[in-house]
Amino acid sequence: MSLTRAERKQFDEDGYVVKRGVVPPADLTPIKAALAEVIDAQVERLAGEGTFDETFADAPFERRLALICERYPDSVWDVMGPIFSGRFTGPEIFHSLTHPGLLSSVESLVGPTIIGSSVYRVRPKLPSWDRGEVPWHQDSGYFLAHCDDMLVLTCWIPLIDVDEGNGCLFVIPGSHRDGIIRHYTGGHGGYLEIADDDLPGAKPVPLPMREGDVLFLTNLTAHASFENRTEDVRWSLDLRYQDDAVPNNIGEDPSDYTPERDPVTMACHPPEADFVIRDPQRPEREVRDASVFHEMRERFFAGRAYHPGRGWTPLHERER
Ligand SMILES: O=C(O)CCC(=O)C(=O)O
Repeated sequence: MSLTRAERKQFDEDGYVVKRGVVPPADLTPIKAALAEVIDAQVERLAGEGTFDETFADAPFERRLALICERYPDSVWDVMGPIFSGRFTGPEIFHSLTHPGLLSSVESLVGPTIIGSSVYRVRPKLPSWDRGEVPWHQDSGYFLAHCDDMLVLTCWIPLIDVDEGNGCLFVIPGSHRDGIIRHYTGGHGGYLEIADDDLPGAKPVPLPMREGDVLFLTNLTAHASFENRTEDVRWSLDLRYQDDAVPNNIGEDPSDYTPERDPVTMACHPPEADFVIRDPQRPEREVRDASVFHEMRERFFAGRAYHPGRGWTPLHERER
């Protein structure tokens, strides 16, 4: 599953490449089952408390969350809390992050030492849901500025087939070439957003993909996703990797991340735990056990490491 020379060339020139069939759909079954279980547990709890009188227990994975959230819109965060924003730390996400075929591709771009970046996400994009639409941004908009010139590789993996109808990703080819673009806080859905006027001129490209294909993106490639106009949830994973020279928080204590600390000494994204996946020179650093991964992630969440942010202006204060 290494990238071919042509795939690497496209990644370098355009800032992205889609590789087909990197993760066989059967290898994604465990994470889908685990996510279904988390949702089931939340729904059962809310039904037990009397909040829900309908649980849609027979609906398939792709549909159930959409039915629940349509019926109980005030409980969306109650149901999804344990899986949103890197909060899902179960063995299945660890096995996805360390999938051998995926890592072969990652190695082609990152090199033999592979650090799992703290920022991985499970994304259930609900039908016609404001927060599911992610406006134009570069991932570096979320990272500290001293990481702008380094590669933090995003691997975006759909858990169901995606197209423009259910909210596939769009990218702007070549947008990674001119560094960081101005972002605003408080954009669509509460995300960071690049204003339309600031976007590079190249035409955005939609990327329809099959389950288990992988989109590789640089942290400076502008990308977005729009409304899911179907009845099913567009589930996806975005996983990130970097080499050991890119700042990380491995071996650090979250309590050492304070407002007094100089941001240039911090990990690219301080508040969540980075971890060593492969280190041929020091294999004893590698995290091989899902329970160790889980413990590291939870320790960082509990420690509430400080993130100084980048000082982006709020969108409503934008000068036109
Ligand atoms: O999954 C989406 O719709 C957006 C993903 C994204 O913006 C990202 O992976 O950085």
